[in-house]
Amino acid sequence: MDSSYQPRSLVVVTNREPYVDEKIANSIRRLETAGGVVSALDPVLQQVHGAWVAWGSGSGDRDTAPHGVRMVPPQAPQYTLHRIFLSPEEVNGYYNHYANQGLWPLSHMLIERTKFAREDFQTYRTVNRKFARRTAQIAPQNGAIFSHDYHLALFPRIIREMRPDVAVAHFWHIPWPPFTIFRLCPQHQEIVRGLLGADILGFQTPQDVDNFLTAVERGLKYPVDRETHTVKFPNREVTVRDYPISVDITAIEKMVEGPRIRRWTRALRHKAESQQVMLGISVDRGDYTKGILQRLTALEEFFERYPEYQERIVFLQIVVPTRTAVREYRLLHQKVTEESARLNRKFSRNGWQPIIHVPRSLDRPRLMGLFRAADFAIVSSLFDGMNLVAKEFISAQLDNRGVLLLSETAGAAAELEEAFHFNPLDAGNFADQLARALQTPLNERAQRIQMMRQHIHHHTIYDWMHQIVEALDQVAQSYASR
Ligand code: ADQ
Repeated sequence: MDSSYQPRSLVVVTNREPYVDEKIANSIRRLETAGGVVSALDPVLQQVHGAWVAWGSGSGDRDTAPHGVRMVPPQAPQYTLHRIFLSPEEVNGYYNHYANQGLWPLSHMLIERTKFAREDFQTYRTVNRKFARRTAQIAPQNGAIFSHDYHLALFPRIIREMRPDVAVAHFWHIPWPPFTIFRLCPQHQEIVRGLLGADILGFQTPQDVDNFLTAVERGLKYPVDRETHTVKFPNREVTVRDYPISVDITAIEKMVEGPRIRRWTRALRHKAESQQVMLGISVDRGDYTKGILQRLTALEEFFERYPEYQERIVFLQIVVPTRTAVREYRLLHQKVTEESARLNRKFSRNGWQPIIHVPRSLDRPRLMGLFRAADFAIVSSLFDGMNLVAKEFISAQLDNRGVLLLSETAGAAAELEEAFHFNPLDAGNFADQLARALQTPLNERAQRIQMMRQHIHHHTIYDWMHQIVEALDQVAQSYASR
């Protein structure tokens, strides 16, 4: 894949914005959203002077963009950010309810947590229409549009109706469940029909593609070409395929090689070695799909089954609170705090405690430094589209020392074969795999890490983006020559 490839034009459409303005006291502070997708797409938009359409969720967003338009990056403007402003009712119906309490848990196969209400779907549709209306106003003739995720499932179809000249790619970041589960969504047909408005539909894994195509066949009774993974309509076709998302491994390597982080990492290692403890780490958004409580149960099992590790492991549990407007998320947060404290009370001795619970976000260089310093990391998702933390940990492991314990039901498990896989609901298996991983000799650890690093070097976030954007540009060109 030619990494210098640039499309002619591009409009990116996401729920979250790449630049958020927050009002703090009487001033406005600019926050840059540091996610991988933003870091990959922002430079492309800067080069092609494209546009980004997103929900203006920041408390200072209206002040800095009174008409919903803000040139970004603010310090050296290169492209236009179009902010969609939503009323509190719209935020509730579209974001808190339909997307986060409906599509999110259902896609992660957590049926008991899933709630759907008709009025929320109406709001979801209204908001998707708002996004499409703005995009339709600004997209150039025969332009390329790259929209994202479960918040905007209806967007591709609506934009196609408004602007049949544009080419659309849509990427679904979370798992696509089997049809027996997805059909529980009362609007399952509308959701699938909405997504089929795209020309290119991307998923994380071949399994997700297969599940989606089954929903097309069984839910809509549309024929699917399983050889080419396409759904054909009289005047166009939709290509459905997997594009596993990844990280910027080179940027992570540079980050952990920077003098400040190197010094910090070395000091951490020195401290751990002098106290003869191993450093374990987990980093998650505080979401019930990440298996945080299940991991604590497994750690308890581990310290009971393998008491020789008591006083020898310090586990750093970094959890950033998320979606706190939803009650279940607040409850989870409380439960994680309580469980961590219980384990600490149960096992603590001689000044040692097994868990350090850090309930906040850390800046990226420090986080990557911790990944480099750690002896092991645990990713325990019950289900996860991909899980970037797993790939970030491997990318930061420049000393080839650490081991990765990875849930077999995270999308990343399909690619990171040399990790130690486990079933997140089987505490015994989880504990045994952790013991096995910690007993692995250094040369075998190094081999495993190197193989995974090589894989990530060949499949970076830029490869992900270029593959999709290049395919999208080809569709746009074919539309232009019609
Ligand atoms: P998420 O569910 O948010 O993403 P993940 O892929 O792990 O999950 O990405 C989280 C990102 O946030 C990582 O870059 C991580 O480093 C960062 N992060 C998490 N907790 C943090 C903390 N406490 N401090 C600092 N940074 C923190 C969704 C899907 C995933 C899919 C991604 C991308 O659910 O399956 O991999 O989108 O497609």
